[in-house]
Order: sequence, then C-alpha cells, then structure tokens
Amino acid sequence: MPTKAVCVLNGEIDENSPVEVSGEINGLGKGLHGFHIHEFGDNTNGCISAGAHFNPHGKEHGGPGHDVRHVGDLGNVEAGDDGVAKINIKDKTISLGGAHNIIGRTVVVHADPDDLGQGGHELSKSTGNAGARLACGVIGLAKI
Ligand SMILES: [Cu+2]
Ligand SMILES: [Zn+2]
Repeated sequence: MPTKAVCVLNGEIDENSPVEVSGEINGLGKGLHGFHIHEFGDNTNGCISAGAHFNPHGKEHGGPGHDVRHVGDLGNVEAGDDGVAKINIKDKTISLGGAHNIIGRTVVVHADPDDLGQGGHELSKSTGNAGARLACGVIGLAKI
C-alpha cells in the first residue's frame, strides 16, 4: 500500500508569530508517533537523508513547550484505530523566516512515540527514541 503524506504549513514571516501545522497522516499504527522537522530538505536516500533534528542552537532533544528542545521538536502525533492522525499544531519556535526557518527542511513521522527527552533511554536526549522514519516530505513554499 502506498504511503501518502501531505503537510500544510500556514504562518507569517515573523519570528514571533506561531506557525500552524495542519493536515492528516493515514496508514499509521494506533498510538503516538514522533513528529519532527529534520535539518535537510534532502530525500535522496529516503528519509535518512534528511539528517538529524533541526537544531541550530546545539541543544538537547525535548518537546514543544520545553525550554530545552531542538527547534524541530514538534512532539508526537496520535493515530486512532483507523490509522489516521489529525494534525493541528501551533508552534512559536519554528518559523517561516529567519534563523528558525523550516522551509526547505523535511518533516518526518516516526514509527514509535517520542519520549520528549524524558525516557531515560540513551537516545532520549538526541531523538526521543522515536524509532524508524516512516514517511517524510520536504517543506516548500506554497502560493498564498
Ligand atoms: Cu524525527
Ligand atoms: Zn529533537
């Protein structure tokens, strides 16, 4: 079965206004799945080419609302019994301009829950131990 990912990002080019990330992802297992912006807009070798979490300040991994987080840390999306995760995130850290600009980077949904840096696993402080990269897509500019 093909995987389809659609992502719509709405926001103003203003570092102080939140960016709205909305849409839905189909075909997921029920439950939480890590959801991040990764550094590179490169899918040459699949989602792995997107690199690590977008982290321009060299911080440890965290979650939305945390002081210590990667800019790209958007936490989790949750799929229901039907495998559909509805996404409606407003985040003040990511931006569509300036140092936190996510345009040209990649959004990734993972196989496992993101522990938001709190899980005590050796990967908690770098990836949230969110497991494999299930699907990804490069974030581009859209006509307004
Ligand atoms: Cu990720
Ligand atoms: Zn992270």
